[in-house]
Amino acid sequence: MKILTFWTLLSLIFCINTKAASDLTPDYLRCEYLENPFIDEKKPRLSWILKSEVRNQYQTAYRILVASKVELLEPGKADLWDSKKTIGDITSQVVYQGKPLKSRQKCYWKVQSWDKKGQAGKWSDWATWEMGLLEEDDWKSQWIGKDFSANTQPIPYKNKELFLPPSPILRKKIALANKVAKARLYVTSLGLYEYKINGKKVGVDFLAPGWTDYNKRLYYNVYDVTQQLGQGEHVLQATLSPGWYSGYIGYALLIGNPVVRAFYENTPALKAQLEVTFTNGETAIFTTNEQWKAATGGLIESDILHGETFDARKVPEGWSQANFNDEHWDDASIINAGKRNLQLYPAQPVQVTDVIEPIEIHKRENGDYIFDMGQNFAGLVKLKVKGKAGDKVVLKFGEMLHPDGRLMDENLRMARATDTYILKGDPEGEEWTPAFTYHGFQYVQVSGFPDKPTKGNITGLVLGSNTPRVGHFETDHPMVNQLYQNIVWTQRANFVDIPTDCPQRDERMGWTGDAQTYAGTAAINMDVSAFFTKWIQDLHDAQWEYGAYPDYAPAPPVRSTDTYAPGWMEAGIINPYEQFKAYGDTRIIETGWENMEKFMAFHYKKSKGAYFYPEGSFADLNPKGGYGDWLSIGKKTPPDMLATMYYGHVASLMAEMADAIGKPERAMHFQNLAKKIKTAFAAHYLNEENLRLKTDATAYGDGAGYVDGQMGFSGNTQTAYANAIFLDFLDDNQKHIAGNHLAQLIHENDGKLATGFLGAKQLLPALSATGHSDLAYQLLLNEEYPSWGFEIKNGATTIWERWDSYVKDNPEKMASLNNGMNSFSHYAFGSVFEWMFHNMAGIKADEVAYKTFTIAPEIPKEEINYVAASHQSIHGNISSSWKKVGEKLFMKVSIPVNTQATLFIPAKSELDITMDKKRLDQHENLQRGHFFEGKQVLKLGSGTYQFESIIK
Ligand code: RAM
Repeated sequence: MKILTFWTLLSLIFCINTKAASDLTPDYLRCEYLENPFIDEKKPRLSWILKSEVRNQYQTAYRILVASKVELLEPGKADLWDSKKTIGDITSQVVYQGKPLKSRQKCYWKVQSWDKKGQAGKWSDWATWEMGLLEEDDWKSQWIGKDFSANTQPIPYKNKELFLPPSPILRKKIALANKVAKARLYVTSLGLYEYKINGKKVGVDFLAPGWTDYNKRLYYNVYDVTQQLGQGEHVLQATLSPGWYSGYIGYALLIGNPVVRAFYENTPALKAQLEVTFTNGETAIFTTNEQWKAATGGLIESDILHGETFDARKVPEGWSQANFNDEHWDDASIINAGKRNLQLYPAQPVQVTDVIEPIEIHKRENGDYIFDMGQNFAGLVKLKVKGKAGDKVVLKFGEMLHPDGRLMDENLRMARATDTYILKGDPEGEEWTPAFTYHGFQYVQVSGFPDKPTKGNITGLVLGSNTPRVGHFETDHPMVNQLYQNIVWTQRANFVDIPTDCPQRDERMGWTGDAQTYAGTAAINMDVSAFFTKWIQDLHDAQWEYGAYPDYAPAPPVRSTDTYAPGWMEAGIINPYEQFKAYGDTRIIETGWENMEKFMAFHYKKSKGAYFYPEGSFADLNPKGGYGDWLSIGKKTPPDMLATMYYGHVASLMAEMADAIGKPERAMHFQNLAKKIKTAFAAHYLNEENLRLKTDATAYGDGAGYVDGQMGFSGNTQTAYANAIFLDFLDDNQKHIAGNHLAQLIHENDGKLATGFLGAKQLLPALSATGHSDLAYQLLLNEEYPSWGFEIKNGATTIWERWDSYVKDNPEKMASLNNGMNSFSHYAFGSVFEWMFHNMAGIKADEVAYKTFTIAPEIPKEEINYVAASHQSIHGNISSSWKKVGEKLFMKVSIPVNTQATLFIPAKSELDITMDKKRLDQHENLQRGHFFEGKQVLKLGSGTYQFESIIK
């Protein structure tokens, strides 16, 4: 009896021990930054986030199991990989090191972590990834399509012509002899596709397979279509649209470029294979081949920029049904599309991420109706309408109304942005959503609606790359809150497969300057890890032979003079660096390393080995000097001075990245290079006596050929100082003085900013860094032109391209604006959010991926008494909030498991601070730093903490 009790006890203890002794649990398992994805990366990287209620918790070891079947996902059984207990605190960028992965292989995985005391936590739930087609001969399908453009007549449009051929529809009946256990569709197209099975769209993606340099790589998508297929007959269907491959791109038509459309090839084509595994183990594959049939259907015009025309009367009745007779259809053509480098789409696809209902309808005198969606966004509308066959409803999209209520379309330039639906006359009513276009808009002008429309007739569908939202920011200041909303909306409107400059006009290209300046903000708001992995490849693919990165990527030749420009071309270094910083991604550095080295060699050659660019160095570009501080106000900062700073800046980033991928010699080289550039910069552009930045403005003559050259050039500008401070071109003492010069310039400018694309992001941080936080806040809160607040006062729901894009109730001013270049949804100036997050909320990464970070909010004296921000980092959720009530400051922070934060708590004295209601000295084991300049430094591990202090 006694013995038994002893054994029971022992087994109980044993049992507890083998069960989780720690509450540390891995969660949010991802592979290549995606949840349960299809991938084609043979050495995928895994990540997880750790959960624990224990403070100061961290991981000391982990074990990953990967198995080919979920039943095998146990220690001792996992057949693909057992990492065994591996000592270390990493939870992301963990490279799979198991058996080689094969095409179509599905992998199940889970992970367990050991905590700071060495105790094991629970196994995570399992997750999966599945391999795509890894070998060239996995592809059994052919390229098919049909060119129906022969009878297409050009359409006159704004003194030019549009050529919009009808879309082919493709069809093939199949029969499945057995029950289906598993079915996958591998599909891609040159141009855009929509694939359907029995009339039902496969997946929920739009604009697939996205935009790349199609001659270098083309992405395919994989869909699990098991649920869409049973035993019996089915119809496989597809519609093709020109898209970026053979449709219109950018302003080529506007500027009279010799090529205006079909930059890659003229005829869209589809390549797809449906692979089915039956429950009896047999398999079948249904490829695109010469047995497919082709016809035209309802889609008689379709283009990304110009919109769609759909004639519902032309849809072949019953073509989605198996018994439809397609004998009279043409045979699909086999398209010779050459050899394509096919890869699996590496990011979140473009999808509908939100639905918006109109807020108002205005009737126009001519009988049109204008729907106000209440928000400027990118996407489509779903139309609901009932009427006679042949009734034609025309939807025209715009971002703004003229003061007299007319839809403003001048700023769309040559983008027709019009969708037309011709009814078939269904007495039950009809519904239509375009498939292959999108618009940037807040207003929809509806003409030809059969009767009086109601709000229910139009629903807004927000489209964009479905990057997860990871940021949150709010204050007690309505304008600042609106500003943050505008920033997020503008990001959503422009992260559409690539980071575009704008979603509305005939442009929508991946401008590199915009993308490099905004990358930091983008990564705080959304998880852009996969999104930028894709675009950075586009960027490398678009690199010029001679090493410069282009003005935009992908880079079809829409204007021969669009080559490269200082501050734009550096995206090739800055964007990979921002990925490294946000996610600790070193693979992106390794993959692009040669390209980046080539770019640095270009800089070296272009600067003639002089380590700086004297005035006029880029006079060979068109516009001369490149774009400079694009859309700044007043005297221009010399583009060559900016070019020098960007050269030095990317040299520093290269040094850091070289270190990160184990290239110490290159790190040393780039460090030295950066130093030399800084020295040469100071020798040429800095007046060593008064520490004013200077230039020889005479070198620019009358400025002709330069962007806004007639304004004259000066080294003594806000943008010059903001960059010199922000990019670390000055030592501490010099920075301090430069900060005063900057503050003085702002005072002289009536307390207003004057910066453009290369200065707006740097301005507020440069002020904060040099003791002018009050001025930074003043610029943020300013509501007079030019400022962020001015846009909001004038009704903005997104960020504008220019500081004065629209002036409410001021028709004269509006008439004087350059409507040809006026986007109301341009994210570049939204880069001010970096300062809001880093300085107002005070969250700044110290090490990459926020492994360690600082929380040091800058509390303004007035106007704002509350700020709360959070960011779901790759390590977990970071948050910082503060509230001022009278003399008291309340702060709350959360620090993810496995990370550490350094906090700076503002207080009159260290004795005035409590943490979780206890004075600091009453806490055991608290890592207290010094109390300095009104701030107490604390080092904290994971957990949520509350502070109170007296600050006045
Ligand atoms: C404009 C684009 C973009 C900018 C370039 C220089 O046309 O909208 O934002 O980077 O020009």
